[in-house]
Amino acid sequence: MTYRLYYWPTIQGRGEFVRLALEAAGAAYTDMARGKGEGEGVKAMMALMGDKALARPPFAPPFLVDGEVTIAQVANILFYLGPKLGLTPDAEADRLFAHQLQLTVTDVVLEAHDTHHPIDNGAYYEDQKPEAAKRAKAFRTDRIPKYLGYFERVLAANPAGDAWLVGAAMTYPDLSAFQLVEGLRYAFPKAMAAHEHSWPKLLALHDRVAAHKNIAAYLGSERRIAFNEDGIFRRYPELDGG
Ligand SMILES: N[C@@H](CCC(=O)N[C@@H](CS)C(=O)NCC(=O)O)C(=O)O
Repeated sequence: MTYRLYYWPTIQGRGEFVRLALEAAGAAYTDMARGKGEGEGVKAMMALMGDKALARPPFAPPFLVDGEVTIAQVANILFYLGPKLGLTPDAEADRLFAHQLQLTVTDVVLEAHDTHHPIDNGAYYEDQKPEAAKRAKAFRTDRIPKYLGYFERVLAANPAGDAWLVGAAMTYPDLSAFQLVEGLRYAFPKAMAAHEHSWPKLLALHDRVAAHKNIAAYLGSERRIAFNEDGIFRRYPELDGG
């Protein structure tokens, strides 16, 4: 069965957290909005979202279609996919903790997004620059250290060892933690360079994920879209302290 992932075709964005899980597992999937075939492309994605026949429509991309199942919200998609892809721990308490970590990633991602869109999602960054500057300063100085320090603490406290966030093997929140470090390094290179030394275990986790055979192949492929200023993690030097 080929999974059908629907997400904006020109950005990593939130879809990237799902792409990484599918890629790590070597799963068969089609990135539907990036294609030009039947049922592919952005128009088809929008038509599907608006389809009145869909009893449980997604509010926004990314969403995944697996046969009869249509499922949205990154953390929910990963909760669903994790066991199928071998990226979820076995014990219930561990599965819930993995989900908890993923929901925390959702929170950081929203805050990262809000540094360039603090007032109005539908307006340009250029129309909310003073507010963005304030928001980004707090994000750089307080929130990045608090969130990444939390992941560092979780790694240090893992009874199965500090290689992975949950248990003794890679699970989907590890892939998302990798992507957080990637994105934050892209958007806030100065702030990250100043603080990174505080999170050695998280950085080691990032490097471990980057070296994973399937992930390394993906990162070197054309399927990995480059970061850009349309995504969640945007490089605006003025938001990184000038
Ligand atoms: N909490 C959702 C957020 C989904 C979301 O905001 N998607 C963005 C793209 S990254 C979107 O297209 N939003 C349209 C909208 O909010 O109107 C998730 O984690 O999947």
